[in-house]
Amino acid sequence: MFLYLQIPIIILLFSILILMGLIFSPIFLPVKAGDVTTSSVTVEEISFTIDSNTVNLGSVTPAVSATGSSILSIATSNINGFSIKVKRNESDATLDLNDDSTINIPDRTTWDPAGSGNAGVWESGDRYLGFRVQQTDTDSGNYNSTWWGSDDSDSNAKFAGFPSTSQTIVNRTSSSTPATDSKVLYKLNVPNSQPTGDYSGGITYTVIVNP
Ligand SMILES: [Ca+2]
Repeated sequence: MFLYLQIPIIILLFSILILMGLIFSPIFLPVKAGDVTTSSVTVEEISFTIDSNTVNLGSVTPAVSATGSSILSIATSNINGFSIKVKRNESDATLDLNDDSTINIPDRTTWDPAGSGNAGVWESGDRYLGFRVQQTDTDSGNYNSTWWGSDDSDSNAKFAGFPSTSQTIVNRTSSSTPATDSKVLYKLNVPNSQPTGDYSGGITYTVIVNP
């Protein structure tokens, strides 16, 4: 089963709106006609809600960080849990100047969950759009401290950039009943050279039950 969440992000001149809409795709059952006589298929159910379809990072001043967040609530009786994946909707960058899509806000290094992941601490000079799963307000079973840091302090919290293909950011390995939360933090700090204007973009969350 796949549930898709579409999240357009809009930045108003140094302000960002993240617009989110929920799109549920049809559930497809792995059943084939034929000679099966005694086997059965169990279809695990999953539900996915998000706290808001819009995230507004407000007016942004160069070299001053702005943050926003989303809370993703997922329930499944699947004993192997679920995974949350995310990607940006455009290939070159998450956020474009509305009047000129070739003018981008820089993304942090593209998230790669392999091994320990490649997220990094936000240094004072970093000027990017980045994200992380925040430990606070995230169910302990949904948080990976190797990927996102031992805690939420500035010296330990790790950030990455939205990838252009869906990559896993949460991997829960047990059932989630009732629903458990995962909080995604968005962080933006633009360079002094960033052209003034309204910026927008989108990201997509995908949630699947683990096999
Ligand atoms: Ca662009």
